[in-house]
Amino acid sequence: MPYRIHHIPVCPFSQRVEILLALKGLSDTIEFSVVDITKPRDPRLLELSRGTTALPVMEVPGKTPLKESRVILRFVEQTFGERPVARQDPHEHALENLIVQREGPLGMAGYSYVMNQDPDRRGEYRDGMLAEYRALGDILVNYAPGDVFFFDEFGWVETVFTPFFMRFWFLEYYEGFDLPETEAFARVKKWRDACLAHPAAQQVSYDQIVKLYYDYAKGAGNGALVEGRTRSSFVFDPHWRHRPMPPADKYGVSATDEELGLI
Ligand SMILES: N[C@@H](CCC(=O)N[C@@H](CS)C(=O)NCC(=O)O)C(=O)O
Repeated sequence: MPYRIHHIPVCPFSQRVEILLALKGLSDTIEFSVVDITKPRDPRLLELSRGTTALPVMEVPGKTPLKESRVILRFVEQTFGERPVARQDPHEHALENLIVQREGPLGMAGYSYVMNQDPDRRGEYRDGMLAEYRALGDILVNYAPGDVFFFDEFGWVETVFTPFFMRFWFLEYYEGFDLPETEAFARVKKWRDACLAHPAAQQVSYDQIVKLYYDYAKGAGNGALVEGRTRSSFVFDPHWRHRPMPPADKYGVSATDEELGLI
């Protein structure tokens, strides 16, 4: 049995592992098996994850399967390749952890913002998002040895955060959110922009994120159906490339399956 990761292709947590493998030059080492989030989960997968539905899940030859992206990331880092991506010096790795431990709150702020359906609360969610970016910026200014990335090149920290920065294109499109062009956000913006542009992190595109996450913008996460629709924006067929860009006005408009190019 090979090493195999079961994943949802557009999932940010799986993209972390794909980025890590790209950085190590090992993109063919692990088999990726694609799961359709819009269909009931295969019972065999639930067995692998001991009953939880979140992916990725990694099969490890002869050993207990693993779940949770950061756990898998660490395992892949220690198991494969000559070139470590995380810092080997304990103090330098502690600095990496200082910023990595903010990934959960950042993800939460971004996903609750895009899923919000109450126009009166937009300011509150925007403030929450800015607070998270400000906290990242403060850590970068006070602790990062690098001028652009955390250290001198795209590494462990960037592997963890870049998939979220890419998902947050949905905030740009559906909420008109971007980082202010002010001194307070200059360091974190420089970092984020360099992460988005890095060649090892090009597994997804802007249009793909905007089209697939339409249902999140309408308050329905994880492949759930929006009221009045019969198909999720996460379906594989029709391919996202052949669908139009959805309406950006998430509060005023609810696009139909036809308008989204889903049937
Ligand atoms: N903490 C988990 C989160 C994984 C997660 O939320 N995955 C999403 C896809 S992006 C998922 O599988 N959703 C479907 C579900 O939970 O049933 C990790 O880091 O791996």
